[in-house]
Amino acid sequence: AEDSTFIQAERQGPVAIVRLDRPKALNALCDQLTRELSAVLDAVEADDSAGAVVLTGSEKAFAAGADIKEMQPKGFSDVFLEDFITSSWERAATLRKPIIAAVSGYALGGGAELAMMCDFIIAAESAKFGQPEISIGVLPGAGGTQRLARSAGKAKAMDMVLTGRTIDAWEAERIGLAARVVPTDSLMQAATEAATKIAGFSRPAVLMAKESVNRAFETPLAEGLRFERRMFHAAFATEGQSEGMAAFLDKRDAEYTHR
Ligand code: CO8
Repeated sequence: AEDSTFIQAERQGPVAIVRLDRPKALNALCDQLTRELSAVLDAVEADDSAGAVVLTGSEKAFAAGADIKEMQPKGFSDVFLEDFITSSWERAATLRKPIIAAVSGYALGGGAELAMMCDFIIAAESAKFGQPEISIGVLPGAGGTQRLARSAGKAKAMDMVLTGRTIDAWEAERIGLAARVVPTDSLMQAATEAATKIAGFSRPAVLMAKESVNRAFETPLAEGLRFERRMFHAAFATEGQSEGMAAFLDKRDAEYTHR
């Protein structure tokens, strides 16, 4: 993170706090920013001492979308051949460790899509979500039509994607896009607390739980249930299972080895 221009990364105990920091463009997700974000997330994934991530922006903007200045001159062959945007953008979605989006201000276009790639969204009261791509001649290209439809359902996805309408934090929570809404000035505290809690649990169990929930969106119910049960069985091969259950019975706090 030391050599990142547009990303600030810091640690709070086992939690990696990753901040988009391109204030002049409301954190518009230019190529360099997304490459830096991808590199920072690679480092967090590889770091055994990090148990969870909080991804955030500024108070005014989580991210106001892909960088329109960079995109405007591109043609079909440009975006097709470089497979814009898969390479670096998807890193948040492929992270195995839990990642929480702490959203204040604008989360528009690619910014909303980036937030939806995270495991869940904690929204400040100031948060505004939208997929305005339709208003600039395109459509969401980083999962907006798919993840929004899955979390919020067809009616809201169509409404937002076809009209470009921006919704506030409370509507986002109502439709299942945000997990919680918190006062704007306690956003980071709430997100860091949640991440710290997650990071304190046995890591194999956490990773198995995340992978299992994600299965729900990719398989029929019977297969998802089978996957979950096998993961549940596998949890009994971890030190966390014997320690967690012993600690409960001893009425003490568990001390996890994360193995
Ligand atoms: N790209 C580039 N620059 C941006 C962007 C952006 N998405 N958003 C804001 N900026 C810049 C502005 O150009 C401005 O720069 P300057 O001072 O040099 O003129 C600066 O940030 C501040 O912005 P504003 O002056 O507009 O601030 P306001 O408070 O008046 O308005 C808004 C804030 C409403 C958020 C407004 O900036 C806005 O509408 N931004 C664009 C939102 C948008 O349309 N986002 C979707 C982009 S398309 C997209 O994300 C496609 C994703 C598809 C696949 C993934 C591809 C990578």
